[in-house]
Amino acid sequence: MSKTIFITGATSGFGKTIAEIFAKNGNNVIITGRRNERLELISKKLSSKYGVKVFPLCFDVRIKKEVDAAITSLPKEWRNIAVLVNNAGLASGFGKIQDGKFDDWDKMIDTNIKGLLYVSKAIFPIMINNKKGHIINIGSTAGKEVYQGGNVYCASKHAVDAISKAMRMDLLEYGIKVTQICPGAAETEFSEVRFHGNKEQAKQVYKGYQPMTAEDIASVTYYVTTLPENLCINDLVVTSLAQANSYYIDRK
Ligand code: NDP
Ligand code: 8X3
Repeated sequence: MSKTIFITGATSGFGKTIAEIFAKNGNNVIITGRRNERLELISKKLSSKYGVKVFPLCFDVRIKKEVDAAITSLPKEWRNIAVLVNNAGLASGFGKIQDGKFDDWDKMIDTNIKGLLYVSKAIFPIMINNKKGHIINIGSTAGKEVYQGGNVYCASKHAVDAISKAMRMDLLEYGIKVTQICPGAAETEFSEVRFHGNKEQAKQVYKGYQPMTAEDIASVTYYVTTLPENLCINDLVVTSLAQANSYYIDRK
């Protein structure tokens, strides 16, 4: 049966492929991000390719007013959100904490923690009212173990880990499932954003091994929504075969 799926950060990487896999399986998708041109293109592609409805919503998850305005602007037929994928996020900068830049810290904390909370808070009432729903938070291996140079990014993803646990407890009485998916390294625009647009530095992250792809994470994300009503995958750490944890990657 067709459901309405709300995906943040759907203009690139995981979010874009997550939107595609849900559309491919006959679901209507609300795709969000700050880059409106991309949203329009993706929207056209998914609706024509898969014959589903797509609603593009352009907003910055860091700005509470924008989040609220965007979500309250949803037409009635789009408000019955069954699955929320909190995926929008980023790393900004890499290096020792004493050399960190406030601007990078603010971006990560405001997007990965506060943005996730703003979007979730706007959608909770819908799921609570329905006594049903599934929230999928994209965490990271960086939310399980801190690695050198990762400091504030790791802290922001540890916060996602804690928020996911808290949501699961607090929303339990309403029958809302909460799944955290914690990917390891996957080649998307993530490293280019982390290194402030330096493509060469970004490429080095994936050198000497086969990282995951965005499609890998999309298929896992879709899978967790296909289980029987009574089952919930609470927490999932997913890496490529070459990666053991946050710090150890077998580079040939
Ligand atoms: P990408 O850079 O490819 O995609 C990030 C997405 O987040 C984009 O669609 C971007 O859209 C959106 N986004 C970023 N900031 C904002 C904002 N302020 N408001 C709204 N949307 C925003 O990276 P990934 O797909 O790799 O990352 C997706 C998630 O996965 C992130 O939470 C990341 O931390 C996490 N992750 C990534 C891993 C990896 O190795 N790639 C591993 C583990 C976790 P736009 O710029 O249009 O706003
Ligand atoms: C993204 C993966 O290893 O850069 O969360 O932290 S990593």
